[in-house]
Amino acid sequence: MERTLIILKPDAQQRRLTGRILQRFEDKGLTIAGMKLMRISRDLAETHYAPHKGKPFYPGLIDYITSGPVVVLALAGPRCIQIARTLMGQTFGYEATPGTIRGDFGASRSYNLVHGSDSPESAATEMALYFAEGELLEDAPVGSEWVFPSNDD
Ligand code: 3AN
Repeated sequence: MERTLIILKPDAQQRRLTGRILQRFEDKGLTIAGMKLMRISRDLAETHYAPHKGKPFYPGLIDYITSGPVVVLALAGPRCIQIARTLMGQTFGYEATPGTIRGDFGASRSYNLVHGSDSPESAATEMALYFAEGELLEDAPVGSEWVFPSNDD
């Protein structure tokens, strides 16, 4: 089963939007395979965002993601990486389409509420940063066939 790493960033927690954002992923049919409330250390943030090192926004990004508690999720489901990115919307809230998480809740360039892996490779790398393999559950919810039919190619 495909999995994606989602982070509900500090602004989601501070604005008390964590539950509403998580609800959108569940409403779409994705399954929670792992979930933890934590504070990301600077070391972990620098590892996670290493591909952005050297970019002008990098120092602010590290400050932001380490500034308060986050909820880290492993979500599972066929095509969940693409599905989660579509639900999130474009990177900057003021450009994101209404109906998406960022389009409905965000207006900022840097405070964009949610992170989602952008490829199977980054999902695997990021998942290993936040979850031990034994922490992720494999259970499929009752009724999954009605969301993800097995003949859906
Ligand atoms: P996304 O989160 O939509 O995949 P990326 O991967 O391009 O966006 O960027 C990673 C994160 O870096 C974004 N979520 C955002 O927080 C931050 N970021 C990207 N570009 C900028 C920018 N120009 N100014 C401020 N922050 C940025």
